[in-house]
Amino acid sequence: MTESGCHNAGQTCWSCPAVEFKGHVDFRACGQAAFRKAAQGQLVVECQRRPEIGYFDPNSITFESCSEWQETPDGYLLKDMRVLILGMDGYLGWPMALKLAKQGCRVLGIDNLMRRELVAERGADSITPIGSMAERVAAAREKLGVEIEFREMDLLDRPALAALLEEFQPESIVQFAEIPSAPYSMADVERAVNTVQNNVVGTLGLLFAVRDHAPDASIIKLGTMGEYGSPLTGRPLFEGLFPGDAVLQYQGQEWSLGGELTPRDPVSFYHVSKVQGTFSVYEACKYWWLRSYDVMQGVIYGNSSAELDLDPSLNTRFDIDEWWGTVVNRFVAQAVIGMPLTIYGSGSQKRGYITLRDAMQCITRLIAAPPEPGQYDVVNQVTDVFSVREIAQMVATIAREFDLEVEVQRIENPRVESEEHPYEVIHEKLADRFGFESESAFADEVRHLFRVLLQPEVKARILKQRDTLFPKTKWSGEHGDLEVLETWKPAA
Ligand code: USQ
Repeated sequence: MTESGCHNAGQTCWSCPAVEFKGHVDFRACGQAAFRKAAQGQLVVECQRRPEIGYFDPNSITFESCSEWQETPDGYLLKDMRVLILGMDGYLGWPMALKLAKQGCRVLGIDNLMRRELVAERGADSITPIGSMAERVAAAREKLGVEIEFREMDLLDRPALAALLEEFQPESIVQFAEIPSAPYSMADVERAVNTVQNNVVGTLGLLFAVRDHAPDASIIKLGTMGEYGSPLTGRPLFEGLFPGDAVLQYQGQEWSLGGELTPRDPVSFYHVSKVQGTFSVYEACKYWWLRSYDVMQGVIYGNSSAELDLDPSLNTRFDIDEWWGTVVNRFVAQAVIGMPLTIYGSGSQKRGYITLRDAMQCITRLIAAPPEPGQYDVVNQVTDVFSVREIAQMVATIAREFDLEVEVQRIENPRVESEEHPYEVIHEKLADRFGFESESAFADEVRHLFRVLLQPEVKARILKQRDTLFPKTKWSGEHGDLEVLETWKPAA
């Protein structure tokens, strides 16, 4: 048992991005970090931050005992840890930058600002005003006293990326630079191609650049729970790899699935792009001894964090239109302007959900506990599982506290998705291994959202983009209005 109780106190130089391995073992031969156990004794490391120690056994120093790792509320963090955030202008990228900078990390972010353009293309805009990146960086300096560096850059610009990695030498890389919308990816071929190009090619180029210029950096890759789909058999959604004893029967024979990637069944071309990302990262860890956590992210909602709440000049973007808004955020916005909440299909479809604040805590904890070289691991990042109907009911109930009478509407489902299905999500690792404890519950977060969205200037911005709220994008490729099937007022 460690003294501090931090989740990463007992981790050693095996996981530290600041050490260089010296030895003659060809890690690539095995493709599994577990192999390192066999390699113990043959290897020594050198610390790039403390070269005066000379060569030493990587097991001999823990994060808790190392002067370079300092205790924070989310575990030990490498002092001034150099963190590169890809996609810093986004819904997640900006709060991530603020939180990490506040914890003492040296944060550098890039973004091509594409999200702003794509939302504008839809005739929408963030309903909470956000400044330019220069203004946001200045606000972070003024309100939080932190220096965040931003460079406008496209992840697909590979020479620029290589130069950046060479220069900055990140110790952790957070890959958020992806187009995150399922409906956008299903709208037409150009948008599907844009999604695949941006997400798949962007991640692939990143992996090569990391191999060549920053191979010790840990990569936090944002995947999605939608990679798994919603298996009708009820097969649990394991966290990435099947447990060693998973066995399937086929024609009288047993087949062990131990160590294989959990099967994927994505639910849109956006989700397909995430599956490809998962395989690319997994392979890169195997071929090149890179290290990564692949985060199977549930639907995120909310707009609150310790840093964001300090001042509106620190706002993250908040979208509510059909393409860029997620369901809880959309329902609160609809309730605020008296528009019926749009349940797609039966509303029985279930997903895993998590607040923005909790998602940021989880990722910080992963950054603090880097994988070992060659280690690819998966976490399922959700706190609750709800059906869409349950969400509509809960939002309508909370709306009454704000004197809002809400109607709910069932409309023809624009998506091709199962509506009646089991949904057994295993989400244990973040709590068990990374010390994650949820800081925000659904009702509190939704109340906070109502308070923000009911502000007259925010409400006016929602009303201005009211036309973007009702869905139009059909997965089938057909055009035409979606039928309203049923409208009712939820009982108290
Ligand atoms: N839905 C409604 N009414 C609406 C909007 C959505 O019933 O007005 C339903 C959808 O049919 C779906 C569920 O709510 O079954 C969730 O939809 P969503 O738009 O909130 O989320 P989704 O398209 O699944 O994608 C979002 C993020 C994506 C992330 C994903 C996690 O946009 O970046 O990867 O959540 S997950 O869903 O677990 O794959």
